[in-house]
Amino acid sequence: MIAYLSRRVAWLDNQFFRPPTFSHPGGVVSAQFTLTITNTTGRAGTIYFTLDGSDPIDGNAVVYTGPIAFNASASIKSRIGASNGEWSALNEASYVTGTPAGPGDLVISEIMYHPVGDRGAEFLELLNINPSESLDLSLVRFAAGVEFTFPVGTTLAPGERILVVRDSASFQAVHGSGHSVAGEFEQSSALDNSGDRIVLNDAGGTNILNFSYRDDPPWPDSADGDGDSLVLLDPFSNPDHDDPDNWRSSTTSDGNPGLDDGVVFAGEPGLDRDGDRLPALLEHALGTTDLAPDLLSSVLTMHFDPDDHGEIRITRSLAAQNVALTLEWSDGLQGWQPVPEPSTLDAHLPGGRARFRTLLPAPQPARRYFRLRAELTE
Ligand SMILES: [Ca+2]
Ligand SMILES: [Ca+2]
Ligand SMILES: [Ca+2]
Ligand SMILES: [Ca+2]
Repeated sequence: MIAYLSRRVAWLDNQFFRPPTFSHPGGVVSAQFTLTITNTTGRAGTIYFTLDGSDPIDGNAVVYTGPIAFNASASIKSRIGASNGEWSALNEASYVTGTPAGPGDLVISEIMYHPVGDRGAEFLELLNINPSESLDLSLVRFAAGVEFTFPVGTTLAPGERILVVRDSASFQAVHGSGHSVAGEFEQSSALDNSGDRIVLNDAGGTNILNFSYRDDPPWPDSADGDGDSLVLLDPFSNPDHDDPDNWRSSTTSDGNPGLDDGVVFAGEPGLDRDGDRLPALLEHALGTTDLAPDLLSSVLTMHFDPDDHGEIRITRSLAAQNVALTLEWSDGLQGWQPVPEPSTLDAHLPGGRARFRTLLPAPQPARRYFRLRAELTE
């Protein structure tokens, strides 16, 4: 019986026309890398290969004559063709020749996990925060949250954004065409509406990002089906994606795939076009508009008790660029100084705004003045 089995294995091995051998199994390689293909099958034949994704059997193959140099990331498929017309099994591999993305190179700059209306309009936006290097995203892979592997040859320039969407048709119905989309979520995967862990790995399987978002406070809950997306704050500082303080709601409904929706102030800082006594730059910082009157009480509330602590709540825009907002106090309308107590995030609000809370320790003086100072930066 054993003799029969070993004869049978030998026979199978003989019948199986093994594939050609590659000098490297695939993955990230240097720019100087060359691939050598050898025939170690013991059967005579010619080595063929393709770089266009097709099977060498299908007619587009090139005859291998010596080591192959890659000037860009590529996938190679190779077979040995015997003179009697038989083909060996297929060998295939992908080689990533560009600058691989590592931790600190890429952020998820926007998450639309629960779009209003068509649930297929989900998307993830990635941003290259490397200051100088164009990143080779070939074989970079979402391994949790959604399934997706970036196609070989995908590159991302410094400061450039790229999208992965749940369903292209749904996405385009909301956002139109012309976006830089790497592809669709694979295996029917989707971003969970109650929160998800998202893992992004490099071509070798090492974590680039590994974090969770949630749909409830302290996360921006207007992203949970009310039209907003989650937008990462200060993305070029590579903030901790696990911390809800580092996210905000998008300034516009349906999010802003492929773009930065930060608001830059332009105009005359001291102008008050709507006559609500809030100057234009302060309105910019608060997230109100200088085109319609606002009540200060809609963005600022104060609670005071001489024997107890004081509490100040200010609503402001997290999307406002080029402005610094400071809460200052004075006990005699002179000698203004910033309130030393820290302000903490109280609640995220729609439209890229959030409410902050400052607690002032007891006892309070009988009279104290406060002011909000908006300063143009850059
Ligand atoms: Ca979803
Ligand atoms: Ca965006
Ligand atoms: Ca105004
Ligand atoms: Ca106003």
